[in-house]
Amino acid sequence: MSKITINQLHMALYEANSIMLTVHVRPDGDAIGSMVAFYEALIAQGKTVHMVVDDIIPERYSFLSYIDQIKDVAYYEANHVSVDMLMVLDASTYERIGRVGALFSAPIFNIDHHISNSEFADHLYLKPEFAATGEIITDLCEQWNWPITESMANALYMAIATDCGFFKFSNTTANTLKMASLCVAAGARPNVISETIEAVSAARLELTKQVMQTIAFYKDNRVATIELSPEVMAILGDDTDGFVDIIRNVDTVDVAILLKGESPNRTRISLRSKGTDVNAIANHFGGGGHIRAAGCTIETSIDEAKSRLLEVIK
Ligand SMILES: [Mn+2]
Repeated sequence: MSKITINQLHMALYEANSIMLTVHVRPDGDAIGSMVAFYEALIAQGKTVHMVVDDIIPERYSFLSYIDQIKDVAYYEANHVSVDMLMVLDASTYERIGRVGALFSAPIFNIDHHISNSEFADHLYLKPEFAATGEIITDLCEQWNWPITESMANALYMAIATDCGFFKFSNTTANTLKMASLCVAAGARPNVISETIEAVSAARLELTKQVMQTIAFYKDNRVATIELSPEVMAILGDDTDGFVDIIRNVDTVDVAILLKGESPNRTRISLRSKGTDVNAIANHFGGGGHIRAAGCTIETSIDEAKSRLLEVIK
């Protein structure tokens, strides 16, 4: 592995004719938005570009241009293509790209912003001070004078906005707002993106009422937990965004914990904080992420996972 500079990245992209783009499993707004925007930018540079994700693309992203060009792993198993470069966006470990890694033998490039990046790629362009991979892609387009079209602008704005809580989280910097500003100047519609991404169904709100019954507070209300039982998870699938924000927004809360029961003996944890280093807490359980947003999986029930976490949190 080696870390590369922006100029080395530019040269590698210049020299590659065919590029396979991918992102992490359970793709979020940043992953999807960054990928379709980079796809369009690379096409404009005359490249042959493909997109593959080893997961389902959530319906709410269907408003984005080129979203229908994203294929699954089965497609490329049946339709073999050889590429000059496998470009991994927004994924911090090799495991996070699922079965895509085994499918291509090309050198792996990685553009990412996770401080916990495992440096798995052959060539890594890492910007941990950036709030989103979308912020990095916007910056690259700006620095290289690659035009940002209206469709790219909408995708990149969504990518940036969803990774910084629509500019409310502590990872929001002057550069984050500057890159978002470039997107708006290029035609992104903040209100339309916000309404599209944050829309909820009546059924989902009914479920939220149920989930809110699980909220609990600990350590002088500095720590709050919210639980999604395996039964609730079966209905929600990966659509679990927003639950952690309900408790995160409580005035006294520093550490907000979302416990997702994947099965009776496997609990996936999302940690958010206003000050505490939750990357360190996630590391303790073999996970990681950012200082104020991290995750891990504990191979126990929700109740047991919760007590183990509360033991580690000061
Ligand atoms: Mn991201």
